[in-house]
Parts: sequence; structure tokens; C-alpha cells
Amino acid sequence: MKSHLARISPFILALAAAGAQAEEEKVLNVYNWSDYIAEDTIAKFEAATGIKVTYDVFDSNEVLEAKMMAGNSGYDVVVPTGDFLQRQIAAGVYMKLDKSKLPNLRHMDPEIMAKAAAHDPGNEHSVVYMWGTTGIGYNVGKVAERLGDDAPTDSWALVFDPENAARLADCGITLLDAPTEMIPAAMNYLGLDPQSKKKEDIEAGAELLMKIRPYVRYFHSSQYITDLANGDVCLSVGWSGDVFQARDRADEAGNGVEIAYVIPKEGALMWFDNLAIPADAPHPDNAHKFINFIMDPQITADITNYVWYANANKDSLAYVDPEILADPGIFPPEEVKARLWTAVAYDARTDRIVNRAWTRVKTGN
Ligand code: N2P
Repeated sequence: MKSHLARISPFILALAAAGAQAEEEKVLNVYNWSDYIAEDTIAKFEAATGIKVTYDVFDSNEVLEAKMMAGNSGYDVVVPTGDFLQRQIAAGVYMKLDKSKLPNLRHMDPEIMAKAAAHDPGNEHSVVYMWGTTGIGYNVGKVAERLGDDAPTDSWALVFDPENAARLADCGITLLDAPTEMIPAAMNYLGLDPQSKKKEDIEAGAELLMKIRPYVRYFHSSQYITDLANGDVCLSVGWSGDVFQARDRADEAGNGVEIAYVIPKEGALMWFDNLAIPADAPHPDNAHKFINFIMDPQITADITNYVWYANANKDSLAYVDPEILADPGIFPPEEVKARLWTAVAYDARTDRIVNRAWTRVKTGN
């Protein structure tokens, strides 16, 4: 009897240990961009899994990166943009995904996942959440009042030509507080390669931004949604879906504000935001459950329908509002796509050049 027990107990111990590993505490800490999920997504996940979610938001890759590089953030799922993801992977910040726990991967669009693999080879650490462009949101009436009917609303000249910026200053211009997006946009307008890491190119882009700096009301990456919608600002360099959310809020308020989004003819940045699990995530199993849940076609479609961003889930498209699918500002047609560029991950040297230039732009000296 005694020897029998001695043989069984290590077996029971091993079972208990395996059980403890599989059964994580039913909590999950998510850190996502603001205005970037449907109203009911989290509640649905909680109801489906019994996992309680703590949901925090940010509006800057730099802020997310600082937390990831410091480690011990406590987050289980975060959403870095491709170029930032790439160097954070290199720094060992994310764990490899266990694809056996992600059966819904079959719904993803292989073409977009292949593009995202430029930042995460083999898509080993991440799944595309949403994608979009960085263009111009503007108040149709106020811009026409100030620049007339032939205002260059299809061009970056609308904001990067200092004469136009000066005439729009009184109704409010805002820029994203995102140096790796704003400076390349200015470089591209100057005819320079927006992907260039050359110091003189980056500084030329910053110089152009310095010229319009006196006409900029603020640098912020989420406040402009409300301000555009209320008519408190009239031009924001912003993210596609966020501008559409502003348009939608204005329509709903019935306040007479008409907002439009344009991918300027000179081209724009196309970016991918990705779900990833920090290497030190306290609840990696729940994190996989969350990522798999997001990839449910209906769930992803609900998010696109709410936030007006394109997704990379091919099977979700059947549930996406036809109006959104047909909108060239959200799902750009091929000829527009041909004018989009993607961001390159900056090395430490380029990062320093960009950050110094950006400080000058923001402080105005
Ligand atoms: C959502 C902004 C996400 C786009 N508000 C930035 N990559």
C-alpha cells in the first residue's frame, strides 16, 4: 500500500501542476489605442470566456514602446504599429504566438499577413488587428470659406503650404504627435523618399513643419476626433478611421459640421497595427484566447463597423457595412494603394535624429 502511494503521488502532483498551468487566473490586461474597439467587444469576450478584462488605452507608439522596453508592464495584449513592433521584437519584448491556440488564423487574409511579415517574419509574434492611412481630415465648409472652391483639398499642400496653413490657422490646424509619421509625410511632400534615414532628408522634413508651426493649434493624436466633430478645429492630419469617427459624431449631433477624409494625391503612410503578447505577460493563455476571439469574423467586422478602420480578416468582409467596404478612404482601390508607403523601423541613430528634429518642431525653435 505504501509503495503504491509513493508511486501514485508524483503522478498526481504532475497532474495538479499541469492543471495549474492551464488554468490561469481568469483575468486579462489589454493595452490598446483609444477609439479602436467596438462598444461590446470586451463584454462579449468576458461573457464567452468568463475572463475579466482590464482595458487601458494609449494614443502613441512612443508611449507603448517605453512601457514595453521597461518591462513588467503587467499587460497581456498590446497593439504596436508594424515598424515599432519590428524593433521591439528585436529587443525580445514579445513572445512567439502558439498558433495551435489560434484556430481563427484561418480567417486572415494571406496577402495582408504577408505584407505584415515584413515587420514580423513568418507572423510569428503578431496578428494584424486593423490597418489604415495617415491623411487629412478637414471641415468642408470652413476650408471652403477660407480657401475658396479651388482649395487643394486633394493635396498635402492644403496644410504643408505655409500660405494655406496661415489662412486656416484661425479655424484650427492640428498635427499628430507622431514624429515617425509627420516628418516622413513632410519629406514626401518635398519630393524626398519618405523612408529615407538620411539626416539631411529628415531635417528638411522637420524644416517644412517648422514653417507651418506658427499656424498649428496643437500636436495631439486623439483629441482631434472630438474637436473636428464639434467644429472646434478645421484641419487635422490624422488617422483614417479616427477622422471617419469624427464625421460620424458630427452627423449624429446634427450640428451642420461636414468632415471629409482625404488620402492626398502625393501619397500617404499605410500602417498596420498588430496584436502581440509581451514576453513577460502574466496571462499568456488568456491572451491567446483574446487574440483568437478578435479573429472571429463577426467580431472583427463589428470592430471595423464601429471604428471605420480596415482589417485583415478576409472572412469578416461579408459582415462589414457595404458603405465602409466601398469607401476609398478606408479600403483604398489599387490605384490609390500604389501611392501609399509603409514605415521602416528606425535604428537608434535615426531615432535620435528624428526625436531631436521633432523636439525642435514642437517647441518651435
Ligand atoms: C486609433 C488610432 C490607431 C491608429 N484611435 C494608429 N496606428
